Amino acid sequence: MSPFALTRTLPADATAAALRADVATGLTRTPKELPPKWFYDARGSELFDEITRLPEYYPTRAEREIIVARAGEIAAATGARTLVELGSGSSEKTRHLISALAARNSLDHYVPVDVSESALTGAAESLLADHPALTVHALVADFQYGLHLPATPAPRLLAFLGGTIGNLRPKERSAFFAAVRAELAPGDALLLGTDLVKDERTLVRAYDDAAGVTAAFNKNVLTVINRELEADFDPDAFDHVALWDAREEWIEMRLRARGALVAKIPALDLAVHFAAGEELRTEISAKFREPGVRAELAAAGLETTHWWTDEEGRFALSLSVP
Ligand code: AVJ
Repeated sequence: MSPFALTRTLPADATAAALRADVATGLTRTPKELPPKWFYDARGSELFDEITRLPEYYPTRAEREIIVARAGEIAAATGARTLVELGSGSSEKTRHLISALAARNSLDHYVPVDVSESALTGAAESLLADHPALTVHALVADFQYGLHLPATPAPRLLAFLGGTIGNLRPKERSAFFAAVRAELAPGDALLLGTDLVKDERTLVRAYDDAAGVTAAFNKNVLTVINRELEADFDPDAFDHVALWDAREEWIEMRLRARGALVAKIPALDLAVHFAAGEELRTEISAKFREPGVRAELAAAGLETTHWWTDEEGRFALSLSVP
């Protein structure tokens, strides 16, 4: 096999069809809602990178702290020959993990999985420069439609970092963990990043930063719809809203119409009406507690063997086995 292969399980027209379907259903129901994956066009991915460097957005730094501190332990516990990374993006934090696994001479395959092809090829190029012996098999895929992983050498370590699991609702999470469990054989493991419940002020500030980067990121979904579906949303006609739902223990991002408005979406032959103050939910980002994470994983047949947090206890990384 060549050191780099890229497989698309997600044809470009499937993405377009999924966006049309999500917009058609999400903007005609009450309350209005869109899935967060549509934030991430080139501009959205850039804005997210900017978010990870904001003083208020602690999850990326907290998780990096844990990975740097524990990479050697993770490598020793798993001895992984294959690292599969779901939602790999730019693979920035994974590099520490890859270096630790490579230092033990165990790792020979890296399988980054992401919806963004440009993120995958860019990350693979720089990784291969540092680890020429590594076989990289990048997968352009949306893992919410199942994980069609290539056959690679065991043991396999499946990493799902960044707290992205929090974008899924409890039912979607249990389906996701079941799909992960089905991919794991004895000796394999799951490395999961989860943001933790903490004081409301810290949480809300992380999703409503002073510089307005998260607001721009949130409104970018309207720009994506304008471009892909020839719609005429005015992003400035909406306010960015971030709120903590204490009962569900998740952050919600919404776009609130400043006044009554109508947006036309010709590609769907649709006119979407917003009342003044009406909100469109664009993301949930669930926060977790240790017993809850362990229970959800156990329900899928995964036993959590390690639970690590950063010094301040803001974020957790856990290792689980079938
Ligand atoms: C990439 C899903 C982990 O939920 O914190 C950041 C996305 N949204 N700021 C998160 C996000 C607003 C992020 N995840």
